[in-house]
Amino acid sequence: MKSVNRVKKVAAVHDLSGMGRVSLTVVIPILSTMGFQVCPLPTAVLSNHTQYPSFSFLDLTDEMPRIIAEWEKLGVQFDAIYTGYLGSPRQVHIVSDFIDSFRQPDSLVMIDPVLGDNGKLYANFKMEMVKEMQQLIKKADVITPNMTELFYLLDIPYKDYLTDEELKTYLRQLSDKGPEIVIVTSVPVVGDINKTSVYAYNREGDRYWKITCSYLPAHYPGTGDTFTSVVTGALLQGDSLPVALDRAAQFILQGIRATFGYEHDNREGILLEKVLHNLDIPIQLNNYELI
Ligand code: PXL
Repeated sequence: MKSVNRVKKVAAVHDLSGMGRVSLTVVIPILSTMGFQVCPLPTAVLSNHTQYPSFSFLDLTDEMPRIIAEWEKLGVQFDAIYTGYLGSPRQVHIVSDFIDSFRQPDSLVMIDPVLGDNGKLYANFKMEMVKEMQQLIKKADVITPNMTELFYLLDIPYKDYLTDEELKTYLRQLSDKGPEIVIVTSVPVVGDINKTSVYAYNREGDRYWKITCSYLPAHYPGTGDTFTSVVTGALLQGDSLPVALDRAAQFILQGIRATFGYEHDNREGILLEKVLHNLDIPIQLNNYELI
């Protein structure tokens, strides 16, 4: 019989941070809850994420080729390759070769180009990482930059607000580099500080989508990882792009609402454990618009 994965396998190329609910500690529970087997290819091990004032950092760049070589011996096949926070610019080449060797005609290559937030690069990222990420996204089927990453990927100066037309142009420019689907998260809504939007472009069908949802005035690290993990799971389950975006936006909002009422150290991220079970419930309301 043809070799198929009875449960779809996702290779997850992210760091493991002990504290702060980012990367693998978010990706694994979300995709497991959505019915997928997560196979981690860890990029680094940290005590906590890099938005805390200090952190320990074990770079796994040298270990990654050894892990990949063993996976090659096992003949493992992945239904999706999902990359996020990379530990060094050199890793980008390793990940790029990994995608070339393991991608299959119908696999999903999801690249979250983790670089920064709020207009700035994350601690210990330099322009070299930006340059490498600009190359890596060419290999993706789907990318999910936030607003900060959008500007870095396009090499243009950061602006707080963009018109729909500007955003559509930028989405299209990123898609022209390779990815069929480009999703930009955390886009502020002009004139309404209580709302935030996600914009997306799908080259197949040449359509642009927008989802706007309420915004609570708090920053939680890891919400980008949460968002992209839910979109990945939803697309693998067969959802359309706008439904996948809606599910991810609603899940984030549920997570933030579950957290916001507590006196809570925001650096620990959203209280994911309180809302994970919602991933089993079909969405009740669609919010998406075609623009
Ligand atoms: O969520 C992005 C992320 C992932 N991994 C590490 C981080 C961050 C953001 O700060 O520091 C280690």
